[in-house]
Amino acid sequence: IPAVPAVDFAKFGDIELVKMSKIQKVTVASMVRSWLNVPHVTQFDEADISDLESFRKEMKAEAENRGVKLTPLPFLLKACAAALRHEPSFNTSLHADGEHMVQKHYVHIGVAVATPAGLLVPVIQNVDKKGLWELAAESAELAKKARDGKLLPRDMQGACFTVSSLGAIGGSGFTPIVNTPEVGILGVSKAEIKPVWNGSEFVPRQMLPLSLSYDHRAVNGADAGRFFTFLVSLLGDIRRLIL
Ligand code: CAO
Repeated sequence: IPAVPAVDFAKFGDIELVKMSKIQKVTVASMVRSWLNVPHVTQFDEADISDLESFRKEMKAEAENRGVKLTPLPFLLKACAAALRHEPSFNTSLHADGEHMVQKHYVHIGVAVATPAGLLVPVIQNVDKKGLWELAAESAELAKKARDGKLLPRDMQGACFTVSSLGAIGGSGFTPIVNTPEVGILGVSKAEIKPVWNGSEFVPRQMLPLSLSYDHRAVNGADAGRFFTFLVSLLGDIRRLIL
């Protein structure tokens, strides 16, 4: 690809050179690798998380007693794990031999964490086998380790899928980049109360904007549609997570 020409920005005004961290340099390489190798498609949807949010609020006191913070993230992890089981084409990687797909029978999910040193993606293992409290505690612990620069290489390996949540920051949607060799990533934006037509009137519902990017070599649009519809239905009725 044509190189971006070097520019002497000092010609245009005051500048300073800021050294990139090791993590930033790794991010540069992995983003370019994903961007150039993966034919991306991104689909958008909104989940009605009104009931999920009422339940989460009801659990606030219990969460405090347990010493954990229950954010929407553990629910998202749990729902993604169920969707990966429901639509296994998202739990694959393309084999380097060009002849095979690797179908994974475990469900490990990465969580993108912004840290002062750059973007890190610690991995929660066997999400499908863990409860909400365990996922809340583990994601908070891994996010803290990430921010404190204490993650070990093994904490960042083996993800099947990634969740990138900008929900606490803001925005109504974005197109996340697949963290190859994974084949899917869920982008989570900020939940807002919106008027939703229930068949006879508009009712205020808390809607969570989601974007699902996938590697179109490994996942076709119909599979992605099924994965996403299932995920959105689980978040809309979390009782279904126990089915
Ligand atoms: N919509 C609205 N509010 C949301 C939300 C959403 N989608 N997701 C979280 N929130 C709320 C939480 O409920 C919490 O509010 P309360 O205290 O009132 O419950 C508040 O935002 C802060 O949440 P949090 O950030 O502490 O926790 P989290 O579990 O949502 O996120 C983590 C954890 C690790 C994802 C987050 O700390 C982080 O690092 N975010 C940045 C992600 C990032 O940089 N992604 C990279 C994108 S790719 O370049």
